[in-house]
Amino acid sequence: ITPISTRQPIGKTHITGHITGLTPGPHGFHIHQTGNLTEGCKSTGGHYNPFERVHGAPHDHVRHVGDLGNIVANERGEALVDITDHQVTLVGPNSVVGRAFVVHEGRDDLGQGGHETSKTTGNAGGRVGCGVIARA
Ligand SMILES: *[C@@H]1O[C@H](CO)[C@@H](O)[C@H](O)[C@H]1NC(C)=O
Ligand SMILES: [Cu+2]
Ligand SMILES: [Zn+2]
Repeated sequence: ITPISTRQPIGKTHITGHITGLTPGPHGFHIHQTGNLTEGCKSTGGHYNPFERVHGAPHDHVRHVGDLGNIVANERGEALVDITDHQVTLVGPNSVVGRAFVVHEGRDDLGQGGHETSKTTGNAGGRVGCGVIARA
């Protein structure tokens, strides 16, 4: 996993990156609560959710701030990340700096899968990669 750069123009945050070594197909992509990697991706906590909402899709107003949907890896296991988001911010009390981005094993059902974990995690499976979000 290569570092992800984030920039904030006006009211939006642009998240770009190139992630390799994945299985082909969709992978849930989120910002989790803390940048604590003591026990790897496991110790990053749940989805960053300062407004105590349910899990959703990036285009939903009601979602975790950390809900960035899915990234899709090609047959070589490479995924390009190019997300512009209105809820993620790098400034102020709800800044995501110091938190972690996490890539999951499987697809995030965006809260719609009807599984018992759909409304909390999108039932995206295990955590296969993560990193701490830092100022460049
Ligand atoms: C980081 O995670 C570890 C393992 O889960 C935990 O023991 C520790 O208290 C955490 N550190 C902080 C600062 O939260
Ligand atoms: Cu996640
Ligand atoms: Zn979520």
